[in-house]
Amino acid sequence: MNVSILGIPMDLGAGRRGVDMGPSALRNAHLATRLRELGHTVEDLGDIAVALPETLDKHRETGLVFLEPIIDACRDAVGRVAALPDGTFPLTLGGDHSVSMGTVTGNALRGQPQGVRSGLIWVDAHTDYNTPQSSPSGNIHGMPVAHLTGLGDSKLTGLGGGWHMRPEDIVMIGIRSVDQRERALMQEAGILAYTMKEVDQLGITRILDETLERLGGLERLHVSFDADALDPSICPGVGTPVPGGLTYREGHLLMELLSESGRVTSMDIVEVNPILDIHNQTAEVMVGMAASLLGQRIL
Ligand code: NNH
Ligand code: MN
Ligand code: MN
Ligand code: MN
Repeated sequence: MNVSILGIPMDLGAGRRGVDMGPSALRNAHLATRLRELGHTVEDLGDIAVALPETLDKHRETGLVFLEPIIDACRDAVGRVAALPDGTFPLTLGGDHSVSMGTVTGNALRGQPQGVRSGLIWVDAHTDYNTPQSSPSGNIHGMPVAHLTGLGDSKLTGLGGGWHMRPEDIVMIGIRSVDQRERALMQEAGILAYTMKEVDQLGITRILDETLERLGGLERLHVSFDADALDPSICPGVGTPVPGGLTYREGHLLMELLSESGRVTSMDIVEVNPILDIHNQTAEVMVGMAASLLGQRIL
């Protein structure tokens, strides 16, 4: 497979600094080498240019922290990803999770300016379904999924022209932190979310069977993997750690089963924060997750 790596070194959507260094940390954990060892042709396209928070006003009065520069970066991401040739697997590196408004949209628009109906597997401790009105923090990294479905600020929902995700084409896995008003929005939208309770009860295998069935006829599937989905004992380098996360093996099994399905067409790795990490452990774990999704096997 041809894999195209693109970094989006943005931390404007997060409450703490540092995830802008995520792409560097992932490269430093030998991402490209690991994927080449699996037989892939890997091209690193470098990073999108993103404004530094120190040079900007926060624009808190809109209720959305750093809205304008985040729109700029996401719009660039849409353009860069949408322009990638068919037959390439885009592997996009955050950055905070607001980058996924750009990457998910860009992947849906690839080769088709109106956008293709696409599935989204959101692996995260959080549902990221806040709107500017429901958000307790104003941080846009807690809002990407709502905006992808057309809910929220009109400039962010407009990133794909008229294209939006359908709530029934989204499955979330690893959830264990949802804000109060966000919960009501999730229920209204009817998004299928496997919380950690369901992970404990059903196990990853059954969840994956159900997920792939639910997303049945869709020819494009995007995996958006927030490092905080994994337990903080494995991935300490994240800005919003929540105890009780996916184990190392649950994360790998999820990726291995998705790989075997042959259905995933693009992936993000987001929210890796090297400032909060221990010897780049979180980046190394996440590189392992990408390797499993892209075909690495134990035997
Ligand atoms: N729900 C919180 C908010 O909206 C936290 C979101 N943080 C994340 N999401 N890391 O994945 O501010
Ligand atoms: Mn190393
Ligand atoms: Mn997230
Ligand atoms: Mn999260």
